[in-house]
Amino acid sequence: MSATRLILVGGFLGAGKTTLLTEAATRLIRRGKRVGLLANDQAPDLVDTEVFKTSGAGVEEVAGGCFCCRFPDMITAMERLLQHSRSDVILAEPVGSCTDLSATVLQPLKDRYRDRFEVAPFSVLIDTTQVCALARLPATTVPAAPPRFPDKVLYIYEKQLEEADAIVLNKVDLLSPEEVSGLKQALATRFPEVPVFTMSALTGDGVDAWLDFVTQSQAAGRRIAQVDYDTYAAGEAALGWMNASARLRASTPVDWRTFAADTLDAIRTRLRNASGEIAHLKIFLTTPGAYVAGNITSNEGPVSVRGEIDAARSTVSLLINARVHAHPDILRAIVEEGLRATAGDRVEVTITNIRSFFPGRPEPTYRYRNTVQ
Ligand SMILES: Nc1nc2c(ncn2[C@@H]2O[C@H](COP(=O)(O)OP(=O)(O)O)[C@@H](O)[C@H]2O)c(=O)[nH]1
Ligand SMILES: [Mg+2]
Repeated sequence: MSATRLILVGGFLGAGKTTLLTEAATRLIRRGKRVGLLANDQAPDLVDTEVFKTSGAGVEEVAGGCFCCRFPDMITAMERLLQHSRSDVILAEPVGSCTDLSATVLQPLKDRYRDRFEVAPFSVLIDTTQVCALARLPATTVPAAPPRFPDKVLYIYEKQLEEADAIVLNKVDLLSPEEVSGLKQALATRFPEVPVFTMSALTGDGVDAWLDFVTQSQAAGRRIAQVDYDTYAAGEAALGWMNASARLRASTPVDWRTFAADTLDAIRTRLRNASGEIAHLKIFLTTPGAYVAGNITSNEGPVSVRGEIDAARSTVSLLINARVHAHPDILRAIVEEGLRATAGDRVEVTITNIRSFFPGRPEPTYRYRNTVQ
């Protein structure tokens, strides 16, 4: 039996990982591959898992902690993909505030599971519109924005770049070609040995070139970053985390796209007033056969919504995931308030599960000091 290729795509919250992997799964299925998708989070009720399911690929999740701290769970989930979907490619998305994945996931996979999984180059995706504010790059053609998060959070962002086998500049549709080439040049100067790809996961531009690389190249886990776990843990714990699920029942027809956008906006307005900076805020509404998904990746950026649910559908399931520089208790209260304010009298909201917390200190199952050949 030949080994299944594992394509792991890291990168900060909101960089476009779920969008890329969903698109990549669709393209690989078209190329005749059997594809599995693996989502990951600190807690259940994952929007990403539901988005992955829209691709038609097999989907699993590790929802009790990051891949590095739940390595055996990651292996079990991948084995399930092999059994149920007979996947010959697995696309996996680690938590966006995670780093040191080369030492804690790629090296142990190469060392211990070589027979079953063939690891692809580790790609780290970055949002071109955020990179100057987050990566402290030298002045480029893109206007530098002030940092949006404390230094300990930016530390994670830097470590993610340092351990990449390939850096992928995503969302290039939002910049001019000159800005993109300026950024590409700045990254190539800073990381001279690392291939830099440019793409728009949303429009599909550049996705096939990257897919050809990660489905063929053997150069995986070539770099291990020097990570100080005290700073890393402090950076992770600076972001409040909230996952909620609810049932919605409407008494009149509802434009569910507008409902999703208005809910995100109501939460954002309240977060702004409480000085909470959004890393990623996501919503997913579903009824059998239809969905609406919405995202906000900063306090200032656009609300993006896609999908459609017929206004006549009165019973809808809802998930909200929020990763915000704010205290989890405040975050939870704001999310509930924003949702109920949007629902008003016309939509009855029954929250079935809600958790908010600061992520705990990362305690990886394995941590390799040297790269495995
Ligand atoms: N304009 C643009 N938006 C994108 C692109 N890729 C992802 N996005 C948007 O960025 C937001 C976050 O994407 P998501 O895939 O959930 O990010 P993740 O947190 O890294 O998984 C969503 O609103 C996406 O639609 C892209 O190439 N261009
Ligand atoms: Mg995601």
